[in-house]
Amino acid sequence: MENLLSILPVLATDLSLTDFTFWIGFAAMLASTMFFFSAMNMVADKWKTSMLVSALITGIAALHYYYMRNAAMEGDITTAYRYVDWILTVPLMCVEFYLILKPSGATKSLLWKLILLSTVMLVTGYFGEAGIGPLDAQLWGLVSGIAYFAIVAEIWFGGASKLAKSAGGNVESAHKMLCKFVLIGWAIYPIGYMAGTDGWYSGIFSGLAGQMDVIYNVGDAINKIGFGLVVYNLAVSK
Ligand SMILES: *C/C=C(C)/C=C/C=C(C)/C=C/C1=C(C)CCCC1(C)C
Repeated sequence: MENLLSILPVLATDLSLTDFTFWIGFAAMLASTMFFFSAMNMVADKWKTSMLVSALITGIAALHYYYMRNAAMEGDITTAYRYVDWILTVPLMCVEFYLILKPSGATKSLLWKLILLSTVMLVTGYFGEAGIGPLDAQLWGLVSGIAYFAIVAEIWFGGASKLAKSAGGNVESAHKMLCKFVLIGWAIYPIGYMAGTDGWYSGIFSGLAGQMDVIYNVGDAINKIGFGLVVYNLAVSK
């Protein structure tokens, strides 16, 4: 990585891997936002809101990456910015599930269930990282993990999956793809958490110690931009 960075004159400073991923994450989120916004004009009316939500997700992330990058370069912690970003963007990702299934009968209660579970997942994760409340990081992480699995169960096997099946075709495959992002892509986050907090897992993840922000940044790039591209793909399909 050191050698790779020194090829680029502007980066040939003491820019760390963490700072580098904040910088490139900011650029990627900004570019994706412009792309998803402009895609609103290329898709059928019924998909315009979904494209707007994709742009909002990466746009909100771009803003927070700007602040997190500055904080990281000053040596400050990024936890609060990170979780403010997630508490806004993860519910919007739930909205994406809802919007693509709405024509096949998705109800508001499905949406609220997903939003509630993701709020529990993120608030307890924040408590664990910030050292708030009666539990320690590993127990808060466990509660957060249970909420995460409830989300996975709902979209893979619950009401949402039934609606996707009844919709069939491109909607069903887009839903499947989003489900895979949640199962595999979102699983990156607990790894970052275990790399950055103390618990029974500390020995296992000691090789990743200090890389929490890098892992979260990789997760965000894959998931936020990936979600938007799945929706874009659905919106331009026949
Ligand atoms: C754009 C941001 C996204 C998709 C963020 C997703 C975050 C998670 C899935 C976080 C999950 C966590 C656990 C499952 C346990 C440990 C604590 C968290 C909050 C890192």
